[in-house]
Order: sequence, then C-alpha cells, then structure tokens
Amino acid sequence: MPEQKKTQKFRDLLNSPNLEFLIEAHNGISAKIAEETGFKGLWAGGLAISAQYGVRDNNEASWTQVLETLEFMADATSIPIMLDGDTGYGNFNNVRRLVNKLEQRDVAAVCIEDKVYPKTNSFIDGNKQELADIDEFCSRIKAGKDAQTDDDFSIITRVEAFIAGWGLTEALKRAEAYHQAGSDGILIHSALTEPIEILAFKKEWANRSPVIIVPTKYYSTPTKIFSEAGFSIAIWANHMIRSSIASMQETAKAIYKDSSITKLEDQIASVNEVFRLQGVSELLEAEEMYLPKSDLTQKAIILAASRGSAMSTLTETKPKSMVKIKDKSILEHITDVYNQHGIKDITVVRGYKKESVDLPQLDYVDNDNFSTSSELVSFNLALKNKDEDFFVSFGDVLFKPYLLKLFDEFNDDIVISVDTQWQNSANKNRAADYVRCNEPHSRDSYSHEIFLDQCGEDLREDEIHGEWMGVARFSKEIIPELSKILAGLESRDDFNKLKFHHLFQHLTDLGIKVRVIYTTGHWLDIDSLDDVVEASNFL
Ligand code: SPV
Ligand code: MG
Repeated sequence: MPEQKKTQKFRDLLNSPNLEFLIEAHNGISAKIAEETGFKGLWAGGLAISAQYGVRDNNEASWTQVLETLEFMADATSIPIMLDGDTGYGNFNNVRRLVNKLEQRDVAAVCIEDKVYPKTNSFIDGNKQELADIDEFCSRIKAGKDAQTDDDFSIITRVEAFIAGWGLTEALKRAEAYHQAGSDGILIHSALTEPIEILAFKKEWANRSPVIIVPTKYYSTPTKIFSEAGFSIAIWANHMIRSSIASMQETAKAIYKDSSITKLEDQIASVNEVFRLQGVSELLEAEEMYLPKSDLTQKAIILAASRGSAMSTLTETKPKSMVKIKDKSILEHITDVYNQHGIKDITVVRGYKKESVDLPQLDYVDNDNFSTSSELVSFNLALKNKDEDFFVSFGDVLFKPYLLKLFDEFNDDIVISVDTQWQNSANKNRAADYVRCNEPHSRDSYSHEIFLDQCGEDLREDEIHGEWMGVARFSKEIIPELSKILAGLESRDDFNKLKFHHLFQHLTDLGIKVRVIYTTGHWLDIDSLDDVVEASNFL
C-alpha cells in the first residue's frame, strides 16, 4: 500500500475523535527526534524557528528562510508538519503563494493568525496588538483555499481575540467568519494561566469545526480536561527549543568554567548518536552500492622477521629491514613505494629485535619463532584476518613503484613478477627463487598468458626463465583457499623450513594458476654489505 500523504495524515489527526498532539520542532534534527519519540505531527513554530536563528518572533526571519527550514524538517521526517504561518506574511496574495510553496515542500498544513504583518508574539503585550479586519482576513483564507492543489492540505485559522483583549463574543464572531470563508479548523489562543477562555470558546463553538489549543501559559491544566472538552489537537508549542536552550546554556557554562570537556562527555549525546540521527549508516550502504570501487590493491604485507646475519654488525641491534640507506631504513623505503601506490594499510611481520621495528602508521604481527621458522610461517601469521586483495613482499627487497601498477593490471588470484634478467645479479651465490613458465619471455611475441610451471632454488640453468623478485599479489577470493592450503602445509614436519617457492610450486601442482609478469630489473634484494652500497645507487 502506498504511504499515506502527509496532508492526509494531518487530516486524520485533525478529525480524530481523540485529542491528538503536535510538538514543536525547529529544524531537521528536532523534527526527527520528535518523530522517533512517537509524535504523530509537528508544529513548525514561529517562536522556535526565529529563536534558533537568534532573531525575534517579529517576521525578522524572512518567509523564504522559514521555507528552507521546513524543507529540512520535511525531508527528515514522515509525519505531517503544520507551519505556524504567522499572518500569512502579507495579504491574500502572499498567502496563496505561501500555500503553493508549502505544498511543494510537503508541508501538510498552515496556520494563519488574524493579525497584521509584521506580527508580534502573542505573549508580548498582547493587549496592544492590532487584529486584522475580518473581511480582509477572510480574503486571505479564501485565496489560500483556492490556491491549494491538494484537497487535503489544511488551512487552520488562529483567533487572537482573547490575546488582544477582546472577549468571547468577538472570538466567536471571528471564528464563524473564518469558518464560512473555508477554514479547516480554529486555533483558539489564550495567554491566561487557566484554561478559562478556551473552554468557554469550545463550549459555545461546539463541533462546528475542529478546535486546536496551545497550552503554553495554562500548562498546569491536566490534559484530561482538554480531551474531555473535545479539543482536536493540543500543541506543545516551544518545548524543544526551550529544552535545547537550557541544555546548551548548561553545557557552555560547564565547559567555560572548567576549560575542559572531560566531565561533560557522558552527559551529552555521543558523536555516534549525532551520526545515527543524521542517517550516516544509510549513506555508507549507498556508497557501497553506488561508488565505483578502486581497482587498485589496498593492502600489503611485508615480511621482516629475520635478522640478515650476512650483514654482521649492522644487524646486531636491529633486523636488516631497519638498516638505513640514504637516511631511511629499508622498511621505510619499501613502505614509501606502497604509499605511492595509494596503499596505507600495511602489515609488517617482525621477529628479530622486534622492538626496534617501530615505524608509525604500520600494523605489526610478531613471529616470535623467527629464528627457527621461515617465510611461510610469517606469511601464515600475517594472512590471519586478511579479507581483501593484498601484496606481499620481503623486508629486504627494494623495487620500483611502477611494478605495483603492472600487478594491478591483472585480475588473477595470484600474480608474481619475474625478472628475466636474473643473470645480471651481482651475487651469484645467493639463494634465488628461480622460475620456469609455460613460455619464456620473448621480445618478438609478447604474450599476456604467462603462468608458472616450476619454482625453486635449484632449477637447471637452461630451464630458468627468470627469478621471482619477491613481490606477489593475492586476491581476496583466493584467501580462504590459500588459508586452507597453508593449514595443510602447516601439518608437515618441515613447515618451519618452507619458503614461498615451495608454496608457488605447491599451488601449481594443485592446478591453481599463478600468473607471471615478466619484468627486467628494477628491484634489489639486499643480503650483504655490498648490496647496501648498491642499494644507494638503486635509490
Ligand atoms: C509559536 O509557537 O510561535 C506560536 C505560539 O505562535 S505562541 O508563541 O504562543 O504565540
Ligand atoms: Mg507563532
């Protein structure tokens, strides 16, 4: 069933056999709070709206500024709003334009009072207030009713005779004239502290049309009296603005006095409550649905648990990854490269002298068995809780940033980069992860479809197509399977000795494709003191 229009909802309140209630709201958030508390309708009060702007209730806020406020209130809620339209902001012509603008903004009703523009609040020297000429006021009502395009829009007319010091006879005469002019209900206002005037009016008026009251001054009257008298609606006309004023005054005073916000924190709404009222969660869901997702990998793991004893005294107090090259540790150089690719979320696995690995902005995972374990143990530790695509590389491998871009051009679950110029390496004796693929790199025929066949440290020289650089990317889709495979390897006696080349070979043997990107140089594995010297040239 389509949601009932707000104008119909207001009509239901107006014609309900029970006493109904509107509460004042003066902006989007107060309107929302009122609705979620359970109120079925809102009074967009002139006093409250002018007060929240910090101006007087004398039409100092322009009517279009009031409209703006209403728009926020209507957008924030699904209950009907009756605007306190003051005098209608002018004559019949202003009223009909107002009615159209209110309909456009989904405001269900307007109440206009029989005074002259600019109005004054009824509780300020009411006796001195000039009432509108009856016929002229009726022309405002008629023009408003003629202007509305939705039959259910309501125009309530407010009789200010009591406020201005006239008696019941004047009030009834005016109410009857407004009723005849097409008004949908009467708001009878009184500034007395007892409900004498309004009860007298209701008794005489009977049920000619619904009657609305504003018990601001006769607030101590039990609500039962209003319902027994058959009033249609009671308006709690200014209690949201007054409570917020009291609360803001207390808060400002306390903060000013203490020059601190500590004591207050638990007494005011949390920032999360503000977010909830603003509907932040809906936006987060919408972003998930509509915003294009970055297709760049957002996370990285750097394995930096081992000492690097080949560097002798350089790694006495810190692991190799913290050795400085050109004023920055190797780890900083590596994180710089990831940062340049837009990756902020970096997990570092540390082990040897872990307390010395303390760069800010990184997440750390500790491999405390670093001295007896190898690459896959560290990798397995870092893989826990990963659920997005990620790069993994070593804490002693430098590489150029463009390589990460190459990786992100492929959608494969596992991608590794393989240096075809592996023979250029200065240190021929180091352990290297040699690779053989389905086809070798060829300058003549450039193939995109290169996958791993074999990976190991002891491939025959004539079988080698290149050397794995120590950088790989895994997709989030492969993580569950990868975790399972690692758990399987974990149960092997030699798990502590296993390296990445074992994993890649194992994956290939299982029929899982490992995509290879052939590259030429542009990386450096720092194992020895000589490599440290070379690294400063590389950078
Ligand atoms: C308002 O709330 O702005 C009203 C009611 O018009 S009263 O302030 O009582 O006049
Ligand atoms: Mg008002």
